[in-house]
Amino acid sequence: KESRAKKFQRQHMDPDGYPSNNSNYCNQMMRRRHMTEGRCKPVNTFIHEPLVDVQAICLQGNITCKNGQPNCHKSSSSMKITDCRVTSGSKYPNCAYRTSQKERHIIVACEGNPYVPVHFDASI
Ligand code: PAX
Repeated sequence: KESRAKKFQRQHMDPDGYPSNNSNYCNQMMRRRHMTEGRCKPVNTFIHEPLVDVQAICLQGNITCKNGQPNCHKSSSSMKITDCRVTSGSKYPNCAYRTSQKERHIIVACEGNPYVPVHFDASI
């Protein structure tokens, strides 16, 4: 079975893939990373930074997650990300997404030993 750490990498890591001007990025990537099977995942963020830099966020100070758990951590620097949000007219199985590039601090939840990212909480 896919571990939570590997699932985070599949759903959120794309270190080499900053979509300079590709408005189809989310349509392609949401499908390629299996987030359009069974339903269209409504919101998903891809992170365009090295995996080691994203894993290092887990070593930064704890903050409270949106669900009240204490295992969230905020990146000290801003990171290149792409937010994918399903369009209002999108109808499963034809999942359609809006692609928006941003530079934001990100908040991830970490778990395990090694203590690594398993959930994307927010960008700010
Ligand atoms: P997830 O299912 O929420 O979490 P995601 O991050 O890709 O997946 P399994 O065994 O898979 O069920 N985990 C936690 N979840 C939440 N909070 C804490 N503290 C926590 N600690 C551990 C993946 C696994 O992490 C476990 C959790 O139990 C899961 O284990 O977000 C909905 C999705 O949208 C993404 C982030 C979420 O997907 P929401 O709104 O419920 O927070 N998403 C959301 C995003 O990618 N970008 C965004 O900007 C937002 C707002």
